[in-house]
Amino acid sequence: MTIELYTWSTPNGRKVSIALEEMALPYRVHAIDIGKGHQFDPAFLKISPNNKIPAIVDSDGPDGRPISVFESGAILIHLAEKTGRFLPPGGRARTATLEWLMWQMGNFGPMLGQAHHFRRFAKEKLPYAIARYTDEARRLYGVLDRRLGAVEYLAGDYSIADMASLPWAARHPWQGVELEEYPNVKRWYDAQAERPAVRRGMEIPDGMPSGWTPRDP
Ligand SMILES: N[C@@H](CCC(=O)N[C@@H](CS)C(=O)NCC(=O)O)C(=O)O
Repeated sequence: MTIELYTWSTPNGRKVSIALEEMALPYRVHAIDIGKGHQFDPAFLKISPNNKIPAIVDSDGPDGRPISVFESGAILIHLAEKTGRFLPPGGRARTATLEWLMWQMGNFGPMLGQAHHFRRFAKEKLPYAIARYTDEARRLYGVLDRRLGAVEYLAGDYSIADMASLPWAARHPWQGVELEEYPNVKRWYDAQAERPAVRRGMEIPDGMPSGWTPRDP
């Protein structure tokens, strides 16, 4: 049972490669070059109708039949439920995991992506947009830092919520953020950087620069 992973060298893609590595699931990587428009290929749109990576095809779905899943948060939940790992089956810990996973999906991703766009990629440097998304990035790191001052990982134990957030934090230089200003985030970041599965997941697709130097953020 090999999971087909459609991905690229971006934070959303690496959430899933980290999860597959942590869960020790066999998978095959299909690099979708979003710079060349491969996300609009009709065959890819069949499994990812919003033309974005990541997506997976799991030949052994919940009912034993193949299933495709798009949206990184849904993929993480699917994989966690499949393996029974990194998402508690019930109770407060499950609620906390989903709460922080949704926080990442709705905030610590979309807003940081806007910071990447206006600070790094936009040809026209718009001071208003740069200030807006840099301020929002710093606000979000403040939220993360306060949470991680109270718990070791976002939901207590290491979970899919951490896997979702780490690859975005790995791009902090693009966001105008110094990790030293957020000591609890730095402690959490360094702890994950020690995990062999995280290191492997951050290098997917093979040979793509990860933009990530775990020991020297
Ligand atoms: N909410 C989606 C966002 C996915 C996303 O934004 N993917 C980007 C790369 S990180 C992409 O494929 N962009 C290509 C495009 O927008 O055409 C998820 O978490 O899976």
